[in-house]
Amino acid sequence: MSGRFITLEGGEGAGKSSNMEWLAEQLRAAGKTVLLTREPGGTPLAESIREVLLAPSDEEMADNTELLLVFAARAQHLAEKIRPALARGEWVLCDRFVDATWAYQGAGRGLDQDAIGALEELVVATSQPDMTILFDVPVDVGMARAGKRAALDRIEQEDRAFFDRIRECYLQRADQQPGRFRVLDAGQPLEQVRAQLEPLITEMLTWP
Ligand code: T5A
Repeated sequence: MSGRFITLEGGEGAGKSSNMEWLAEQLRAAGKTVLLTREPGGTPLAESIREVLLAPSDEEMADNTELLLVFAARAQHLAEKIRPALARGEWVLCDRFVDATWAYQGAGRGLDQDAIGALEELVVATSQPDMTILFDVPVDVGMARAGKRAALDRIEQEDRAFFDRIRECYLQRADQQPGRFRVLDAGQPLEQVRAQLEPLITEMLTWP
C-alpha cells in the first residue's frame, strides 16, 4: 500500500491553511483517508523545534542553525508521521515541506545550495511530494493578510526583499518542475482560489 503526498506552499498569508481543510474534505468525500500536517512541526518533537524556530529571541539565530533545525524537524516528521501514513495508504496533505527550505533558507537567507541539496538527500531522499500546490500571492497582499493576525513571528519580521526572493524562488521552482507543481493565483478571493483547486482535485482522483 502506498498513499499520496501533497504539499501546499507559498509565501506568508498565501492562504494554505485556509484551503487545506477544504481540500481534505473534498478528498474524504471521494473516499480517501486524509492526514493533515504541517512543517515545521507535525509531531510533538518537531513542534518543539518549530517553537524554537519561530519565537523571536534576543539571541540572533545563526543561519546554519535555522537550516539544521528545519531539517531536524523534517527528519522527525518524516520518520514518525509522513512515511508511516503513506505506508498505510493514506493521503498526506502537508502545509509546507522541503520547497519552503529552498525558498526561505536558500533564496531568503542565501544559504549554500549544495548544503541544502545534501541535507535534502539525507533527510527527504525519495519521499518527495506527488503534487505541490503553490499558492502564489503578491508579497504585499500576503503580508497584509498575515499582519492582521497576532504578533509577527521571528521569520515574518524579515524585510520586504527577503519575501520578494522567496516568491521568485517558488515561481522558479514551479517553472523548473512543471510535473510536480501546480500554481494558483492566491491573490483572488477565497471562492475563486477554491475554484482553481477543483481541477487539481479532479486530476488527483485520476491517479492510479
Ligand atoms: N519555514 C518553513 C522555513 O523558513 N523553512 C522551512 O523549511 C519551512 C517548512 C512557518 C514559517 O516557517 C518558515 C516559513 C514560515 O515563515 P507559519 O506560521 O506556518 O510559519 O507560516 P505560514 O505557513 O506562512 O502561515 P500563514 O498562516 O502565514 O500562511 P497561510 O497558511 O498560507 O495563510 P492562511 O490560510 O493562514 O491565511 C492568512 C490570512 O489570510 C486570510 C485568512 O483568513 C487569514 O486571515 N486569507 C484570505 N483573505 C482573502 N482572500 C483570500 N483568498 C484569503 N486566503 C486566506
